[in-house]
Amino acid sequence: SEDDHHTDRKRPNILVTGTPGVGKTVTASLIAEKTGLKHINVGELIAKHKCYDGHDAELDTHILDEDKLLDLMETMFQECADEGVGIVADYHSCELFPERWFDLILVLRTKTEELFDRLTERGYNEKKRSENVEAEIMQVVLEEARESYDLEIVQEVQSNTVEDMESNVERCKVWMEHWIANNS
Ligand code: DAT
Repeated sequence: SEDDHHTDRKRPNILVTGTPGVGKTVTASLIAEKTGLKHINVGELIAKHKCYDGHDAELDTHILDEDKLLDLMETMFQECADEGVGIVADYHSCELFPERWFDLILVLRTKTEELFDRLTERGYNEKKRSENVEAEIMQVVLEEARESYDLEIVQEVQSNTVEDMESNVERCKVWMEHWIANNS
């Protein structure tokens, strides 16, 4: 059946998640480089395929067309699985995805001052910056991950420095080698 299809996969799928600015995209692209997993930047995919369902005037943001995004991603996941290719996806939310897609949920965490500086550098206005810094302090994405996935596959790691990033990438590489050994 489709629900146990993940047991047939030759390579694992990883989701890198966390508050905007914690380093999801740079970390996921390094993981892809070091492991041969295919990187999917979900935010970029949404923009490229215009997975929008209107516009929120108050927040001045697009409203996500979840069905369109999930259909698109389901096809990509299926094709990759058929070709024996694993995926490392990155996105600032995780509850919308089917649980069966992922074998590891890597939640990146960043200290307040560091995240504040990164979001300032990114050009976020005060409101958007403080909303995101607060969400990081309240560990919104970590709680979301813990509610949406098996606790055993949710890993929280620090992403404050370049050394942290390198260690997170190495950790994924080792984790993936174990996954392959245990699933072949
Ligand atoms: P995200 O995808 O989570 O929004 P990003 O990958 O675009 O974040 O990174 C945001 C900025 O922060 C970018 O300039 C790279 C820098 N950065 C990310 N992780 C870092 C880390 N662990 N140490 C130092 N800088 C980092």
